[in-house]
Amino acid sequence: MTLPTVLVVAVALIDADGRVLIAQRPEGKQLAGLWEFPGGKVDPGERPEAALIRELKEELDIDVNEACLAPFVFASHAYDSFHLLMPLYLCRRWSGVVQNREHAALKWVRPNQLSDFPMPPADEPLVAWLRDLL
Ligand code: 523
Repeated sequence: MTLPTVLVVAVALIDADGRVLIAQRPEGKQLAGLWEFPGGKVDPGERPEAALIRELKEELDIDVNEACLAPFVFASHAYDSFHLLMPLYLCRRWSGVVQNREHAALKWVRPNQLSDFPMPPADEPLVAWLRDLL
């Protein structure tokens, strides 16, 4: 069976103490309760970086300059009805204070604690990459 490919962008926001932000998916959404790297779908015709900047404003109320987004690694995972392709960007600088606008909860965690949180299957393999980097 051929599954449609859906492009989703995500970010590892890293604070001054080297902690990473993870966000718990809310009730009513697919994969509710799991802890993800924040992000969302790229709209048709939208540049991925612009989509991530838009999602970070909507979800976390922060402003990110495109120059501060470093593409890091791609996740690729077949969910039941689509194939998800998801670049994870690294971001260490933003303006504004992170607010929870759409998730069940937000948490800043040390890289070696990331594996304590159940994540969507697409995000899981990214944790080892990130731990090795940070
Ligand atoms: N994932 C995922 N990991 C991850 C994100 C941000 C998203 O596996 N870090 C999956 C979950 C959904 C799909 O990608 O199956 C779309 O993510 P979603 O729902 O956060 O994107 P939105 O908010 O753009 O989607 P709509 O609520 O449908 O508009």
